[in-house]
Amino acid sequence: MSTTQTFPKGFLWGGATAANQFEGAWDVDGRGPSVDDHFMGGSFERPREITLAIDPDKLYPNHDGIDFYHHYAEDIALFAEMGFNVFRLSIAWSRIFPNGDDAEPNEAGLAFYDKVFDCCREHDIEPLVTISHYEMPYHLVEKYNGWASRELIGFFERYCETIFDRYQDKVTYWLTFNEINCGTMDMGSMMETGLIQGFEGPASEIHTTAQQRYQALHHQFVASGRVVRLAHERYPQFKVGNMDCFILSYAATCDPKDLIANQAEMRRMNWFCSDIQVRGYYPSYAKRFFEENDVRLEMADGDLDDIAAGKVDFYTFSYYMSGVVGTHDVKKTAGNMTFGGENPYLEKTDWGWQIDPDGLRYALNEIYDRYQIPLMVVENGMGAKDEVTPDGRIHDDYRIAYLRKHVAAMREAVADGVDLMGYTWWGPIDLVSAGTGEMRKRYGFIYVDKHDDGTGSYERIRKDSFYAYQKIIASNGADLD
Ligand code: BGP
Repeated sequence: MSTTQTFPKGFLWGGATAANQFEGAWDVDGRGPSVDDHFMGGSFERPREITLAIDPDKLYPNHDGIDFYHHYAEDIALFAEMGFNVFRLSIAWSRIFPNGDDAEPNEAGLAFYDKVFDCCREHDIEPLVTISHYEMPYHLVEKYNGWASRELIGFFERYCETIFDRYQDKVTYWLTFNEINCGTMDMGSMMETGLIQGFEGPASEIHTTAQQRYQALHHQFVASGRVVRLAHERYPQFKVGNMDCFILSYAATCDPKDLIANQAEMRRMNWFCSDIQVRGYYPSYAKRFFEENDVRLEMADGDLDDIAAGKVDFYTFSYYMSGVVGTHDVKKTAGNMTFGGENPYLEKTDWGWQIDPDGLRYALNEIYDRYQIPLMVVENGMGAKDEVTPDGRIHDDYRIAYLRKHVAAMREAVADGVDLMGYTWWGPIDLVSAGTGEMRKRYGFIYVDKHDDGTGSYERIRKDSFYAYQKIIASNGADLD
């Protein structure tokens, strides 16, 4: 039986973005190059290539993004028109500290976000700020090999002190690291951890050891713990969350061995990082995992205290798909930074991501049972090829169907008793794909005339889904027809 219950009063409805995927203006007003500026465009079949130096004859899609830098007022007005009361965005670290290890911040970069946050406030939109979303100043990669170095902790703290102090009256909700748990994966770990020093070539060819990945993550946990503590001590009004890429997986069969295998995968992928950031300590299962994977963490005195003191206030996650894990033959399908097992009961997007709204209800219940703190879905969406029809419109029924099913699933979870604060759709406006660097993998309710070959007028057009989401928000999630 489905519920008739709606969402709590004050529920946060909005959309989520990341600086490197939409701001553009990569070398404007003193901004330094960031990791993503070295990634060329790719596709489903062709991995993105990384170049050591920026080659002016090559196309780097993140350099221009969708030029939010110069369109922010228009874009935020469109979000307000849809009814947003929250907007998730990230700060580009290299706008504030162009090299990452600079002694002083870049005033022009700070001033840009003042304007953006003021504009949000004028529209009664609450900013939700990701401090590090898959990017860091490239200089930190060249000189320190990203989060492999302990020194990054200090640079990150200085960055946070600067933005906390500057925006304390404008921003209340903060997330430390986007999808921190992608750092556990060989593939997909490089954007988060920056472990690409000296690498040139297809991103799929970068490989790291478990030792390197978990050491880099340890530094991020300490850094996150320290800045959460700082926020709590100095700015009691702040709420700081974690952010995980939740990839729900099911055991392929009822063979108990499949359940054990899936439990291990759920721990590695979904629980390990949040157990640390929510509970404040390494989980007991980590010991055996580290032994079996030759991981010996180097820790300094005080690291575990920093982690313990930095427990987050709310749990946030992205949810796009689910997968299957088993010990027998499991067919593989594509996914977010990863490949998972295929589920015969689910449909897929054109990029092979399995669509599973019921899994969102299940995941919300599992997470809430485990942590008992407020939750927020800060990314959910569907990448699809959109067509502008002769009437100048975009009839994206597939996206509307995806949206409604996931909102209905959240409603069920709320009726199940989950404390859910809000929902931010990934890519409310078309932007550059993180995984493939494509523009044609579109997520937006707002179409942007920008294409993979770098051409386009940057014109914004409301898609049919724009009006569908507007209705959902206006009815606080009740109107799903
Ligand atoms: C998440 C990232 C986002 C976003 C999204 C969609 O992993 O946090 O940055 O890009 O996935 O993925 P993609 O852009 O590869 O389609």
